[in-house]
Amino acid sequence: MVIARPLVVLPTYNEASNIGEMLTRLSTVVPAAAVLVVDDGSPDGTAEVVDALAGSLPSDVHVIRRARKLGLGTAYRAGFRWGIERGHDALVQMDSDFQHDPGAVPSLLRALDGGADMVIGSRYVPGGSIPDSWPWYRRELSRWGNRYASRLLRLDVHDCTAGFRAHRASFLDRLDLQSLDTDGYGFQVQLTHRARRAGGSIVEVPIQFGERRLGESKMSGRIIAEAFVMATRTGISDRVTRRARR
Ligand SMILES: Nc1nc2c(ncn2[C@@H]2O[C@H](COP(=O)(O)OP(=O)(O)OP(=O)(O)O)[C@@H](O)[C@H]2O)c(=O)[nH]1
Ligand SMILES: [Mg+2]
Repeated sequence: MVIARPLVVLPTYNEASNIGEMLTRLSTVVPAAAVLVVDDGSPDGTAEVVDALAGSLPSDVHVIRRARKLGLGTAYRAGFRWGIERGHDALVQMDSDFQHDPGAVPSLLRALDGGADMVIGSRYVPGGSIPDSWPWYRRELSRWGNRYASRLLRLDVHDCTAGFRAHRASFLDRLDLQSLDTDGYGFQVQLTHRARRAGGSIVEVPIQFGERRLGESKMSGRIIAEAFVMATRTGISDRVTRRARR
């Protein structure tokens, strides 16, 4: 099952300082991949940077402009739908701030080629890593958040909050993405849960998760709380369903 028409989906909110370099790097590393930027009306002019650069790059570059900041989860759902409707056979999701190394995209696509339905660029398998500079509370939050969600939801993956992934489009199309209702890390967890329940083959490949290069983080307490509430709610609902089936 060789991947022929990959699409890289890049959600952006105020990434004008990163997006130009990101598009340039992607067009060097995976020139055959099309790129879709989903921008939420960034006041710093991110979408204009994309427009100005698009025609001069070898890759096919598109932008969806949304009126205001509507959240990462809805940006990915819109981007995936766009790609599926246009016949892309693989959908890569990654951040636009260089925490995800564009140089690792080929290794994710190779794992899809090998037969996986969903490939997770994982920080918590041998060879994967998080930045040395992360303070202890961020490490612990990431490590324990991952363990909590993975055990409760029986995900059987090491990095269920990871945002660097590649999906087989035909598989993603079966997951009823429009019914997902989370934004931040919760979206990644919910997506993994759907994929597991659908019986997909989920493969983790190691990645080195970097530091944001420029610009500001959009991570917030609300996003962490959302993921925690969703995982707990889904975990309870799974248990009730299993018990009712017995
Ligand atoms: N379209 C869109 N993109 C978003 C939104 N929120 C965040 N993003 C983008 O999603 C990616 C991840 O967001 P980050 O702020 O880097 O979140 P993070 O990586 O968890 O946090 P840091 O480690 O602090 O950078 C970046 O490319 C952001 O620009 C949003 O509401 N809409
Ligand atoms: Mg980031």
